[in-house]
Amino acid sequence: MKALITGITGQDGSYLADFLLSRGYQVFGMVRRSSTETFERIAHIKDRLNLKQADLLDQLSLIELMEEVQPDEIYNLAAMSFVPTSWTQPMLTGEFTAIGVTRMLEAMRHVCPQAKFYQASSSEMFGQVREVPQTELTPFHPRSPYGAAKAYGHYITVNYRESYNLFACSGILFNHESPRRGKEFVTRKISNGVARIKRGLDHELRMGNLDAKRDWGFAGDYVKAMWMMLQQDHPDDYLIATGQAHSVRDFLEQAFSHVGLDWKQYVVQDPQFIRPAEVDQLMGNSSKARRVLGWTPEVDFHGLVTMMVDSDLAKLQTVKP
Ligand code: NAP
Ligand code: F7E
Repeated sequence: MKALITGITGQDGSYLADFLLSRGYQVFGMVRRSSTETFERIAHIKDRLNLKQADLLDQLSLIELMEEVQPDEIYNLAAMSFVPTSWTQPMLTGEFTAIGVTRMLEAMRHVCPQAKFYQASSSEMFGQVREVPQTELTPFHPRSPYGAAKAYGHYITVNYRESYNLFACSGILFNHESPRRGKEFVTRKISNGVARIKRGLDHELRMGNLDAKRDWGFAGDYVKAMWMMLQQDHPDDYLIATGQAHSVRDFLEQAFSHVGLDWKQYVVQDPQFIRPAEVDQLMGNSSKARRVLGWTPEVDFHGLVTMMVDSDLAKLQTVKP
C-alpha cells in the first residue's frame, strides 16, 4: 500500500509516517522547497521515506505528484496551523488551509479518483461553542481566520464526496500534543518553559489567557484514528477527542508541580498573547469514532503533561545556564 502524506514534516505527519511504516506501507511525503531543511521530526525515519517536492499553492505540482506516486491513501495534513498567525496572515491562511484542500481534491479527482482521502479538520471550527460537549452534528461558529478556513476545508471535502463519489473523510480532531509539538503552541510552550526554568535557563514564562479550556490528547493516539477512518467500507466524518477538558491554568499547575515548582512564582500574564477573539472552551464527544472505528485514546492528561515535560528536560540536560 502506498500512502501520500502532505505536512509530513509537521507534528502529525511525523507520527503518521511512523505508524504507517510500522504497518508496512510505502510512505511518500510532500515537502515544500525551503532554503533550509525542516526534517527534524522525521530525521529518525528519513531513509525509509520517499520525499517529494510540491506545494499546496501550486495546482500543477500536486497533479504531477499524484501522477508520479499513484497513492492508495492520501492524508492532507499540510496547513498553516497556528491560530494567532491566521489573524496576521489571513489571506495566506485561506490559500493554504482552505483552497489548498480543493487543490488536493481536484488533483485526486483527475489523477487517482479511486484513492482514499483524509482531511485534517479541527475543533476550531466549533469556535464559540453551541453545545457542550461537541459532536459531529454541532453547528460551527469559527472564531479565527484559521477556524473559518478549516470550516471551508471540511465542507469542500464533504461536497467532493457527495458530488463525485470520492472516498473522502474529514476528521474533526481536537487539540493533540506531544514532545514534537511546535514550541509556540501552549502545551509545548509550557513544557519547554518549565524545563528551561528548572535547568536555570529562564526565570519566568509569559502567557496569555489562562482560563481557556481545551480537550487535549496525545498526537500518537490521534494519527491512528486518521488511518482507521480510511479502513472503513464507507467514507464518513468522525470527531476525535478525549472527552476531558482542562484549563491552561491546570496545564501550568501540573507541569510545574511535576518538577517540584509552584507555577504562580514564574508565570507572568502578557497582553501580547491575548487573541482578538478567543475560543473559551472545547470538549468533544467521540462516541461515534469509539463505536464505529473502535478507537480509544491511550494517554490521559496527566500522562501527556509528564511525557512532554520529561522530554524537554531530557533535551536540555546538557545545556548550561
Ligand atoms: P504542524 O506541525 O504545524 O505541521 C504543518 C505542516 O504543513 C508542516 O509539515 C508544514 O511544512 C506543512 N505546510 C504548511 N504549508 C504548506 C504548503 N503551502 N505546502 C506544503 N506543505 C505545507 O501541524 P500539526 O499539528 O501536525 O497538524 C496537522 C494538521 O492537522 C494541520 O492541517 C492542522 O491544521 C490540523 N489540526 C491540528 C490539530 C492539533 O491539535 N495538532 C488539531 C486539529 C487539526 P513546513 O515544515 O515546511 O512548515
Ligand atoms: O492555544 C491559550 C490560547 O495555540 C490553546 C492548533 O493545533 O488546536 C490548536 O489551536 C489555548 C488558546 O492551540 C497562550 O489563547 C494562553 O485558548 O495551543 P494553542 P489552539 O489555538 O487551540 C486546534 C485544534 C488546531 O486545529 C490548531 O491547528 O491556549 N493560551 N496563553 C496560549 N496559547 C499560546 N499559543 N501561547 C500562549 O502564551
